[in-house]
Amino acid sequence: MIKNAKKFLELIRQARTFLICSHVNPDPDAFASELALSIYLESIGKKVHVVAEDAPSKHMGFMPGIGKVHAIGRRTRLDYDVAVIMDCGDLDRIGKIKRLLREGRPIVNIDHHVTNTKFGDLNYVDAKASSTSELIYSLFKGWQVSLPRDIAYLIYTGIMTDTGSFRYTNTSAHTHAIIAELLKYDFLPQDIFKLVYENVPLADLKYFTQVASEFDALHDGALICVDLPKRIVNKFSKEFDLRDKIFGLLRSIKGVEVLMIFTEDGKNRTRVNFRSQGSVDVAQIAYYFNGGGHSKASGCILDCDMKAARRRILKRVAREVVRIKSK
Ligand SMILES: [Mn+2]
Repeated sequence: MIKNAKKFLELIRQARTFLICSHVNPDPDAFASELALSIYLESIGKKVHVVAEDAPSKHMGFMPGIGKVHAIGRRTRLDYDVAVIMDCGDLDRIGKIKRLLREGRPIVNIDHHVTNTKFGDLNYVDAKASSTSELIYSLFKGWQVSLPRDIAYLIYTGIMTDTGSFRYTNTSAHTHAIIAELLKYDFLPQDIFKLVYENVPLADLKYFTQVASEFDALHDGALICVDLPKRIVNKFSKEFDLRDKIFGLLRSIKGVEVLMIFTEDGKNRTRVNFRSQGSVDVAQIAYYFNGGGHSKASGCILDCDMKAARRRILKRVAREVVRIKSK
């Protein structure tokens, strides 16, 4: 068993109440990790507060235990012994939840981002893991906990979504070995896939097909840029993961190296999301702009409008793309 896994178990034994949280705009891996751990903690008699900035969207309603996640209000204050922060590369990723953290209470950091800053008192970080859900599985395995069906279902969901349905390079033999174990439980992968991906409201899909055709292809299509002003984003329902859908479609362009989406996030604030097909390390690019992520999927926020953000980012990214294309 990994050293920190043992230490974490010690911490669990001594503590009574837990604060569990993840990043803003949580994805299925974030929810799955939070819920899997909280179901286990409750089963051994611990008290758990799973908190988020906002209530989970309806789209996540199928995840067992999702009702445990509570949106915090302006005056929320919670007492707890141990905070567990999952799927976050750095502490700022938890957003407003940061306010709930209390001096002198240990933080456990469970994550799989290469850029993780090891902000925890206890860090359980492995950039080779496909997902935080995979790490949770390894923890349970190490602790020799037998998993109930709902935890298996959650971990399957987290791994499936973070690996792009087992397509991305973070999918390893180890990942598949875990999946083989999980499939012994009473659920069907096709049902989960349908709930996550084939559940799009008609209006969203119609508008998406228009938006997706508006992109800029630079360097013969090696570099793809998409602008998402607020007026466009606001037309989609909250459940629709617009950026994910755009990336999913445009990454199939022949010869594409880097995809970038610029999202208007306030008057002088632009969120930039990167995807790389492998040759360019976009974690480094995001990191340069105080962001973070993985080598093939990362993001950052710039304090300027979309136009200026694009100019600044392109300067760095284009250099990389030219370098690769000249090889
Ligand atoms: Mn993740």
